[in-house]
Amino acid sequence: MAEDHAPTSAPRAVTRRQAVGAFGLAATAAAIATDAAAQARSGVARGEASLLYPHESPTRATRDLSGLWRFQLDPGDRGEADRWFAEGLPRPRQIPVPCSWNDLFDDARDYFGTAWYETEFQLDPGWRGRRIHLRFGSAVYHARVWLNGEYLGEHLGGHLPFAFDVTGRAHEGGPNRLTVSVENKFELGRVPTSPDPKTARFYQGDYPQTAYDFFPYCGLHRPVWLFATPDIHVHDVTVTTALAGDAGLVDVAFAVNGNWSGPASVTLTGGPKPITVKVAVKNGAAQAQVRLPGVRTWSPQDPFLYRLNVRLGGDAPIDDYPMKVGVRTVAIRGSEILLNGKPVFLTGFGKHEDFAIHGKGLDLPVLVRDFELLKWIGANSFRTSHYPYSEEALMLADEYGFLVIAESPAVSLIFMDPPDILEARLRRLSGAVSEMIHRDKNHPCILFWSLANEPIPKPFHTVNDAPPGAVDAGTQFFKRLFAHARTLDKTRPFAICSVQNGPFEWVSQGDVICTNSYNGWYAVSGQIDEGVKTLDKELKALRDYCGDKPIFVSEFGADAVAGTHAHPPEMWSEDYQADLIEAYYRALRRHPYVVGTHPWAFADFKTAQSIMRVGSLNQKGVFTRDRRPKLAATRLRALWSAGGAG
Ligand code: BDP
Repeated sequence: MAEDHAPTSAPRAVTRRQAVGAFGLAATAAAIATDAAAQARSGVARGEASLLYPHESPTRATRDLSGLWRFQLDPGDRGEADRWFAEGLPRPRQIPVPCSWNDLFDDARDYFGTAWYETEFQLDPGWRGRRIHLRFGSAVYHARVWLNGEYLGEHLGGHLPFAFDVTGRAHEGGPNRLTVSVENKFELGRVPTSPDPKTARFYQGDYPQTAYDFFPYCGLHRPVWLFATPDIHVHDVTVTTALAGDAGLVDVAFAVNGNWSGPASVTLTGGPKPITVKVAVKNGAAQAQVRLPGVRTWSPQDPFLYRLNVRLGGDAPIDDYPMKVGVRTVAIRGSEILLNGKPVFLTGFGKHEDFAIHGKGLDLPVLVRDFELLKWIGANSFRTSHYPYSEEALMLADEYGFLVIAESPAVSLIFMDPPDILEARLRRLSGAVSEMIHRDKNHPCILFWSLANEPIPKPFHTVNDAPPGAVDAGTQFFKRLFAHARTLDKTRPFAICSVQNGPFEWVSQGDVICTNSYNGWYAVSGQIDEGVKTLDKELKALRDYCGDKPIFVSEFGADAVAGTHAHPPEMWSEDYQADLIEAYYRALRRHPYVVGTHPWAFADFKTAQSIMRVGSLNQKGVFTRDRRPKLAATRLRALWSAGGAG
């Protein structure tokens, strides 16, 4: 094994390199001390663990550690001092991984403190001499990991993967004990944000009291993988595509761990015959362009995927990393979004990763069913509201041909908190945006990025006034966030989703103007026609301020308790929901600069207990939580099949 690839005893890679101190700012508040310390400890050297999705190939093997693990709550935070990672969990019960813990155990439903997971695995003897990686798809919110009692590192923020190189630490010929602590405490400097209980004065309390409207499910939400690669292996791949006449141009930049130099090739398969381009890797980096004459472009109508293999070495590959590639372009022209040079109109929904009992744990049957229902209803797109969805969801969207608005975890950012807290959030969010774009950059399905949903000067349902300067603080925050994000992806637009337009200074910074508009529900309640008139005024104001940019109406809708009917329609009935959605849709279609409309939401989902939420569910779903269609579903299907997707 080459010296520069030898495992070290230092804590291993956790987040992407930009995740730590992206803005070089010091965190001072006591409230954020824990996260700041964790970030410092989790510093990542470039070239440590690869975060590429673990696809198998002749040179790569995977082992999914999903299944029943041991689990124990640790309300007193004793586990670390009592060395549970070395001694084993004292009183464990069984838990499935992946899954949220909240809906499984009566004493854990509203538990957001530390909990411990433990499992054992044997190493495949066939993996001897290979590099072994341990990869977590997502842990919400803060995970710390030990292998055989040895601390590996930690990760902050859910919804995104983290990995460790465990070569030499996972042993052959005996059980390896893997221990993980996970907590989802509501801390001020985190993203998503919690309201500050010392300053936010609520006139209506929710339980648990978050700033956002979904249940804060926690745990190991996505698969945990072991995988083996050759010692020298493909570490990262970035694919960008362009069109030149009828040809596709596929640019493939890739990195190899360490400073390896040597021959390599990229092969694209799927056209009339495979096309291979040979390339020399120098000091761990290489770039190649493949030209595909008569290219078959990727689109919702024809989501065609080529197969890409990045191979290191000459005739007998040292490593072979396989992935799928869609060739397509995204551009903005005036108030249009162009896919492959043609304007698109987005039909679809904001969704949630949410299902009974699983909570936010990856649920492949639900995912496939959702995508079937999206096709049935005539949707061509969805938004990953309000956090990055699983990699499996995006791979499936590539296959089904859904256009995706990929959203960061910044839901309901609050700007009434002190500057040091805002700085801590900016640092945290910049890290999450770096990780998200790094993970998802190669998916043809991603049309644009949403950097935040409904940032607000002060939390909803509070009697506080937004402090002077809150809007300005947000304006500066978003300037820095957009600038950071735009260095990470130069091929896609960026946006934030505002609530009822505001503040203009924030939403106008996007390349696409996204607005969530609740006239007929929270505003102008009970009056659909009046609500639509208000909508028209809002759109005009947005146009006047933001100029000739595309406008995407990212949310509108009404709660409907399935089975409740009223004539004339009234709020909470299926009839009112269907009429409101139809009226909004028809009104929005009159404006050529509106590039899409997403009723909120695809399906009912669990949220906090509240006087606003019957059954602790947000019932704005067009489908129920168990995916039965409400009246609005058949109404939308008729509207969208009549040419809505344009
Ligand atoms: C919007 C939020 C979304 C909520 C929705 C609602 O973006 O997360 O669930 O309103 O209140 O403000 O139904």
